[in-house]
Amino acid sequence: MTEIGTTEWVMARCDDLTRHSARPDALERVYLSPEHSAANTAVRAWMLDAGLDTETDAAGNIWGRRAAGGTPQRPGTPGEPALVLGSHLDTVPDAGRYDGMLGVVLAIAVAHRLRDTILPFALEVVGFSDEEGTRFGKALLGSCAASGQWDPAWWDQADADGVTLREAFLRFGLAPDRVGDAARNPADLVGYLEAHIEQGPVLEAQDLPLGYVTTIAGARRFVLTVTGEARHAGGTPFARRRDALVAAAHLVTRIEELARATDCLATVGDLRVEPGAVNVIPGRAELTLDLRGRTDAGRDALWERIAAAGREIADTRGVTFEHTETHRAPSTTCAPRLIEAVASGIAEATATTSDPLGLWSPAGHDGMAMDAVTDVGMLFLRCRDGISHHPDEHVDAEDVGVALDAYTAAVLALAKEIG
Ligand code: HGY
Ligand code: MN
Ligand code: MN
Repeated sequence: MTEIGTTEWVMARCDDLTRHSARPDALERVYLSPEHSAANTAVRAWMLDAGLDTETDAAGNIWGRRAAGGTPQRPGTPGEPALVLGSHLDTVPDAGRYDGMLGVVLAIAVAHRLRDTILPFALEVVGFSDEEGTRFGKALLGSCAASGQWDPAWWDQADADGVTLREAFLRFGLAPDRVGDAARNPADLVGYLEAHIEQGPVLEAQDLPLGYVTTIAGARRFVLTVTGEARHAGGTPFARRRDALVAAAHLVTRIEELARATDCLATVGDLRVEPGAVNVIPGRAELTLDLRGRTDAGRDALWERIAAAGREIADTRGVTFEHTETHRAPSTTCAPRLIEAVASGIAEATATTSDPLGLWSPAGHDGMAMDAVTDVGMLFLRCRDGISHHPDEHVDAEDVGVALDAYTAAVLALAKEIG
């Protein structure tokens, strides 16, 4: 194995994690799956190699910790407040290998690089267990547990096989009634610092390897249901039809029209039709909606217009329109002191005189949940063509090397500021 803490080591560990997938032909690792458990086991070993002691918390997040003086310390041990570095280990279907995983592995590499450095705070690394929300719909479950924001209403959310979140907890060996034990005390935290690929085109367009995040988009997710009448495709004249799929298709194009008129982003990622037969007029269409905006107010105003359009289309086409919100996370402003630390880390690592670039993150991150208990900062890495949530996701090893230096320098800058 390559030397721990090097760029080669980071790239190789991201490759290793692709082995823990639900599918042999693509990367898919969802919350509380056997693959989640296998990834936690691999990450735990790397944390131990980096001089951390480890613990899995009551929500399945994997944590590593060392004391301010550098001694490995079991997470949860009373001690100095901790700076937390990390990201998430779960993925979307057919994912790339860097969204989340790169941030966890970089954090472990930084911890190794600082293992003999005395800091004014403990250092922790976390691999959050569910940032994407792929399995149950609600996203940020791991970081919501860590930030004391778990909502009991989530227990009954079910996956595609009808397994509820509660049942999945039990099968994974977790106790639903102990999930509150994962909540961190704000007094025990100095801040949360995440490195992540940009998942957008800005850094590449400006030919920059790194940037710092100013704000993270606020997100809301819905399941929209259009119900008409399943009827014979031959025996039902158009005048008699209440076609759920045609109504849903009108709604999908209307959603894009409404969103394009704003600075928000709206995406219908999944559309399911029932009964789904070639010679039956669809009686039911269910679509997912992902909404993001620079501000919560702008995002919410767009949602109101989309809901009104849904009702209007339903009236016109004689179908019904219903919606259920499955996820909501507030737009998040990164803390000035962490922005300052990340920016100074970038300046030092890239040896540039020009100011590092600050950018908005339309992609969501665990910092949106962790912001409830501590300051949040993010370091962005350039990714090829801005591609993410796709197997073509790519980072240059050279950029990872610069990110390692910048991330380490950011931690030391914060230590100096606090020290
Ligand atoms: O959807 C997102 O923005 C993130 O990748 N979970
Ligand atoms: Mn993602
Ligand atoms: Mn991510």
